[in-house]
Amino acid sequence: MRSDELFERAQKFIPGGVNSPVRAFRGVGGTPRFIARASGCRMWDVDGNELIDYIGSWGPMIAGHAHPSVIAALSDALTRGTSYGAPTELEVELAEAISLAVPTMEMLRLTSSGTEATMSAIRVARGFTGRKKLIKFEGCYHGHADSLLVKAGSGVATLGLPDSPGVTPGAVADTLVARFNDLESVRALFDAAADDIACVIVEPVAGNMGTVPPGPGFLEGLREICTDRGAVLIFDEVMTGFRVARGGAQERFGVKPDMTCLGKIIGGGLPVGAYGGRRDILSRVAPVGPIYQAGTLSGNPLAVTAGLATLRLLEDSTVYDQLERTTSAIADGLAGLAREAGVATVTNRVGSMFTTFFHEGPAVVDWDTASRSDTKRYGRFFHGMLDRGVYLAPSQYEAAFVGLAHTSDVVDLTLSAAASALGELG
Ligand code: HOZ
Repeated sequence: MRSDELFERAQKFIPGGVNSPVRAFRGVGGTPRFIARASGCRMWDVDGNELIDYIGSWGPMIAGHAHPSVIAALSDALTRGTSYGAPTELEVELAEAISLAVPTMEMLRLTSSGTEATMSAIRVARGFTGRKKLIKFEGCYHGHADSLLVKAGSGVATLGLPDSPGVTPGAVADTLVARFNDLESVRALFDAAADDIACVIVEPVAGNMGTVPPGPGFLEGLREICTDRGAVLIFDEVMTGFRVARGGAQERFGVKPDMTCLGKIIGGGLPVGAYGGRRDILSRVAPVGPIYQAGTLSGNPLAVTAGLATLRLLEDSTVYDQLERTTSAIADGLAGLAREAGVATVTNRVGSMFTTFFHEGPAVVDWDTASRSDTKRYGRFFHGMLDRGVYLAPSQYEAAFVGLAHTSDVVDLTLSAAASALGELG
């Protein structure tokens, strides 16, 4: 297999042979597939296999790979140069489009990744409040900035590295960790830290410990606590923005954060991020205010072009209903097939994100419950699906992403692959 050869070559020069740890298949075993090309909801690996893709580049490809409108816009933009390091009209258009869809982002700044967006948002929240500490939730992942790597989800959870070497005690001294869906744990931290908590950062739908929805009242409770205690509430909507609704989880659940971080879909598959929020907070960012944040490729014309083209495809009012229907057909179908096969699972879904946890139940509501999943069984299921041409996330602790190119035929193919793969688990 060419993937085997490439993986061997890659490991000589790239740690683990990959440029982001989860891709190395350590969570499921085996050799990662090297991808040659992609179109719609399908990818082809260098070994010649066709794969139905439920990773979608970890979220951005909601419109499908190589969508003709995105490719046309990019081809056109390419001829005008790839980066200027100076402002463009496109950036203004994207900022306006984002603010229109996510009205709590009265002002925003574009970055080149979600990690940059969250670390910048934290800095701004600290600068704005004059306070030091932040609260994050166990199992939530906000990129790999030092202060946010504590008890994180995604690859940190997959590889079992709750505290990464290289992150100094000083860098995390002001990071406090609460339990997702547990308001009491948040109140207790506020009580203990007096008036020194600058912000609470949360994935409003957790997607990095697998998909975990907010329980009734959780987001509302965070809103209330932050308002009472004068802390900035930051929604990390890098995954959920323009995915679980056009206006993200804040639209879907009707809770308004003070700041929001975006990424993924707003770059249409090119590197991008954004942070924004209340005008009084964002007005403290340089050059208007003293809080510094910058980036050579921020607002890159190609990334912004792909993002704008993708957001246009999501303007049609039917798209979110379609995503909802397709994803519930897959998630409910998988849950039913697992029951029939006598395999214990818990399936969580919000919009077009879902995770089937290989789990005795009754529910997965936080990291404590998610971490009781049978990851070995997930690995066997993952390979059973991959062998049948369905590419799920190579870790139990990631979400599956469904897009507009997943048609009902594709859903049928997926479920028939799942029926045999689950049957093999016994
Ligand atoms: N942290 C990403 C998923 N939550 C994985 C990114 C990647 O491996 O590309």
